[in-house]
Amino acid sequence: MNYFSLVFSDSDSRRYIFAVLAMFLLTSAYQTSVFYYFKSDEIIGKYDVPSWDVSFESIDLNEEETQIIADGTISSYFLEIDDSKIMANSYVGFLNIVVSYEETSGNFADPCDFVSVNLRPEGILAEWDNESNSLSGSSDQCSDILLFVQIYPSFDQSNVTVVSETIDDALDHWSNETYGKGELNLEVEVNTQQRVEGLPTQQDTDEAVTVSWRLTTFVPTAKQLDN
Ligand SMILES: [Ca+2]
Repeated sequence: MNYFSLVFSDSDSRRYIFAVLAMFLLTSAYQTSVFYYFKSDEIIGKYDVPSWDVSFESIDLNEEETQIIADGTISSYFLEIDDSKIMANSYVGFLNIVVSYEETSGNFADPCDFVSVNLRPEGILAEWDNESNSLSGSSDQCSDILLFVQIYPSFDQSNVTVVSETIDDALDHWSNETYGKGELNLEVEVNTQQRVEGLPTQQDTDEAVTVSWRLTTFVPTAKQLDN
């Protein structure tokens, strides 16, 4: 009879050995599961970059200027965009311009004047080659002339989803302060039109043209999406 037979023949020893064996198996099973469950999760986690919902709170800045422009001349309207106008943590998105006028000569049957406008593509950093831009226009019907400039690339007020490690990375694309800062120059030309058989006392020599600038700025915020 060898040692093991002696030990196993004793029921107390047998119970003890089984208990130790069971404990050992449980411990190793636990460690294995810890490794495969948590560690593998950690490994997968390295490739599991979070998604962020970036939304924009828009703030419009409005400015208006009226000038009396003489017949046959061009006058400039300037819009200055600097830190005194743009709130902290907000950025310049796009610009809408409305140029309006009417016939104000008071002469009987005086037709609307010819007004043409041209926004010079300079003075600020903007997406000047964006297809949606409208930088010039004209009217001889006293109708509004509408212009548009995309300043911050791809900003259109709608939310975007960004995949990045941190909230700062998610907002990084929407945090460029240099867009839109500077001065814009809108040139407006007036050519008056008079009733052909107008009397000399019914001269139409100038027109009042109003330029309304509406600058849309935005504050971006990011919220993590559940994966
Ligand atoms: Ca006229």
